[in-house]
Parts: sequence; structure tokens; C-alpha cells
Amino acid sequence: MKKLFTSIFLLGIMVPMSTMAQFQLKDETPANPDNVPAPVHPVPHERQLLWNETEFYAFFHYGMNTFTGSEWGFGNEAESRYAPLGMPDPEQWVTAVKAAGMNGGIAVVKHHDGFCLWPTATTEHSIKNAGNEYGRTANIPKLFADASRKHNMKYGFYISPWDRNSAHYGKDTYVTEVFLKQCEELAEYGSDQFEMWFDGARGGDGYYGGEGGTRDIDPEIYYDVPNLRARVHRIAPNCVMWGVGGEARWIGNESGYAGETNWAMSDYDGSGVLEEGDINGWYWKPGESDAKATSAGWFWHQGESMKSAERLFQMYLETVGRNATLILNCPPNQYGVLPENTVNELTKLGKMLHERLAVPVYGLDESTAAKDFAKSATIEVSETRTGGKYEVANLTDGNKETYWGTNDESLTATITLSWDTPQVIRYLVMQEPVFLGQRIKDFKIEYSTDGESWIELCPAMQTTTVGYKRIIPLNGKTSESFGNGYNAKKLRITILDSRACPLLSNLNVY
Ligand code: FUL
Repeated sequence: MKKLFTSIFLLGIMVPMSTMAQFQLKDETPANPDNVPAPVHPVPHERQLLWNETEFYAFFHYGMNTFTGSEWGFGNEAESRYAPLGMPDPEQWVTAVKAAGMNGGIAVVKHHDGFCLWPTATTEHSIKNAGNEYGRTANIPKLFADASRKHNMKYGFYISPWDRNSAHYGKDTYVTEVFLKQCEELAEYGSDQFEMWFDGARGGDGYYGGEGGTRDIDPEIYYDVPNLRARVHRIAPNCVMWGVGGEARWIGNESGYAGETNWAMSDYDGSGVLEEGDINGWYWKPGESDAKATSAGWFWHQGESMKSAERLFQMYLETVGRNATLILNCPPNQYGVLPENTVNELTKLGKMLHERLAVPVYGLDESTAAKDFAKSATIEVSETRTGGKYEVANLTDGNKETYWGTNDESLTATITLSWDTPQVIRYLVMQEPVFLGQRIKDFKIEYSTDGESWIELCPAMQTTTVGYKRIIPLNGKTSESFGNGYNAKKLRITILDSRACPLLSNLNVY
């Protein structure tokens, strides 16, 4: 120890004075010259942020069940039963959902029955042995990935961990020789995929290579999730591993709604927590809502009908508008295409989203998009964070990296928008820069027709969390939200409480 002190001392006298002065100068430099707010933990991983920006995307349940009429095949279906009536056309799926304002999709390429829609090396229970030439030649993950890239859409795959066909299921060899390899094969179909979807998958009864019986497994342990994540991320680094993978959570229902209060954090996937998240959660686990656009099951069924565009718009408000993402199921039929009524309703939905909320929809002219009145408003705030980088103009600059905020001591704030002439307004959109954590806990919205007196809007709605995106129908109703609107000279948002100084990256008023 003595020797160490001596050498440090000697080193001290050997350092020239000019260098010492430089050290001192460095110490005096403030550590945070821009006064960047400290993050409030937990914060998302880069891939979770990218995933959140996908917002609204499709689910395509297509496979063996499309031909057997089942929802959960037992696993003993002969491969020859998979025999499409025409060449499956994933490009048609992709363009149809793009017209609905969606930004991507997830194709089911293996459901619980274990039949793989690509020529996997892991099993003979795949399209290699399909009943006809269409079935044998249409490599669905490949066609789907190619079409998505061509149309600038994000894409990913649903691969059921539970495999009712495999003789290995329930043994270690299923995970090492079948499941992980299948996930890697799928990752190889595109290093740019955004999400891999795994359901709860606790096992149950099945064919299991002819042995039958029941296999009960603990998904947390059995699927070797850390290894699964590492192996997929090595190939597809931005692929969020949903469900079993632990990087995004189920929203707790399949009806297309999230809690009005919805935190992106959660530790525990139990009831209650799923719809609303958990303000005290240690993990960033944002909610995804999976819902059906059709009246029957997840797979296509004869005679099923399509939900109306108005109903789908309501789902959008109650999911994307409540800090969740929406994965809307549109099942292809036995020809391997989306039926005409599905395509028509999706097109109507795209028009609605464009005309009401200015969602960019391919093929629709920008001049027909909802007008953003925040852009023409004069915006005053109770306070602007010091540092020169947090001005109110950041709210309307369309840049997700820039934001407005208060100083650390203030957990409340007001933002007032005014117009020279009153504007008819219906929706308010707010976004937090969630890369610094989700903060806002409580807010209220008021408007004024004369610029003097204030009336509270949607008082019965839980105006609590904001998160990545919150869309508020100002009449408080998600079901009949496109009403007459409010003739507003002013609109005031009061942030009443926040986990740390409130920050907002974007504000729109339609
Ligand atoms: C569930 C599955 O059991 C259903 O069949 C469907 O695929 C749904 C989206 O996930 O876990």
C-alpha cells in the first residue's frame, strides 16, 4: 500500500503544470451544458422505440386451419390438406393494409398445429409436402418479407412455440432442435424485421408425433428465452420479441382496447396490470392490442363478415390513442388473398384515419388530410426549461427528437393554444419523448369560445397518462367521436402531475 502512495505522489510531481491546469479547467466545465433532463427509469431500448413507431399493423392468420375450418389444429392434419385454391399473394395483403393506414404486418407462419409455411429443415410437417403446387411453391415468409420491403412496410412473423405436431414437444430437444432453429430460420428471412410474435404457449394435449397425451410446460423456463433473444437479435437486432420474448406485453383482452390510463412499464403480467401497465414497473414493456377485424375466429371462415370501418376506427382510438399499438387481424381466404369486403372496409378505414387524424395513407392526397390547427395556433406555456433547447416550437416541428419541457422543480404546467378566429376542433394528440421515460400522470383539457371563460372537456375520461401517443376525442367518446366539434378560440392543457418534469415532443389539434 505504501509503495502505491509513493508512486501516485511521484506521478503527481512528474505531471507538468500546464497539464494540471487543463485538468482543473475540465473539472469546472458543467457536466450538462444543455440542461438535458435526467431520464426517468425504466426507459425503452432503441428497438422498442422503433417498434412503437409502427403504431398500427396487421395480423394475417393463414395456414392449415384456413383449410380445415379449425382455430386450433390438433397437429395430426395431413400435410396434403394444405392446398390453396390459387397462388397465395402476400403482396395483396400488404397493399390492402397499407391503404388502411397501417405501417406493417405480422404473418402467422406456424400456428399451434405445427404446420410450417416455409420449407424448414426442422420438420417434414411443412409446405414441402403440401397438397398442390401452389402450396408447395408459395414460401409465405419469403413472399411476405419481399412484398413488405417492396412497399416500405414493416414485417414480422408469428411462430407458435406450442407445437401439437412435434414428437419432441415437452422435451429439451424440441427447444434446441426445433423451436430455436425455426426462429433462426425466420430471422434469416430478414434482418430488418420488427417483431416476432409468440403466444402464451403453456402446452396442452396434441398429436405429438402420434404419441398423444398432454404436455404441460412452464414457458418462462422451457423456451430458453435468453438464448432465444440472443440468437434472434444476432441476426435481426431490431426485432422486438413479443409475449414469451418479454419485450412488449399483451394488453389483456382481444377486443381492441387498452386502459385509458396506460403505462408502458410493468413487471408482472397478471390481470389488471395488462390493460393499464404499472407506474412502478421495473421493465419497459409497452402494450400491444391484438384484435380481429372480422366477426368469426382468427383464421378465415366461410360466411364471416367484416367489422365496419367506424368500429375499427373506435378500436384505433382506444389502442393507438391510448399508448398501445394495434395489431388488427385480417385473415386471407383459401385462395391466399384477402376477400373483397375486407379490402373495401380497410380502404374506408384508411380514408377515415386520413380525414380525421391526418394519418398519412398511401394514395391519398395530403390536401385531403385533417388540418392540424396546432400549427396555426399561438402557443403559450407556463414555463420553458432553461438550456435553450426546449422551446414551445418543438411541439409542432414534426421532429420526434425535439421536445418542450419545464425545469426539474415543476411537475405541473399549462399549455394554451389560441387562434385569431375560432376553429372547430375534435381531437387532441399528445406525445411524450419516451426515450426519457414516461412521465405525465394527470392532466385536464379546457376550451374557450370567447377567450375569457373556460369549459372543461371530456371530464369523465381518465386524462392521466400520455406516453408514446395519446389521442383524446374532445367529446370524451371514442364511439361517436366525429361529432360537431367545438368552436374554440382557445384550448388549454393543464398538466396536473408528473413523475418528473413533464416533457412533450408533439402536439396536434384536429
Ligand atoms: C392466441 C392463439 O391461441 C390464437 O389462436 C391466436 O393465434 C391469438 C392471436 O393468439 O394465443
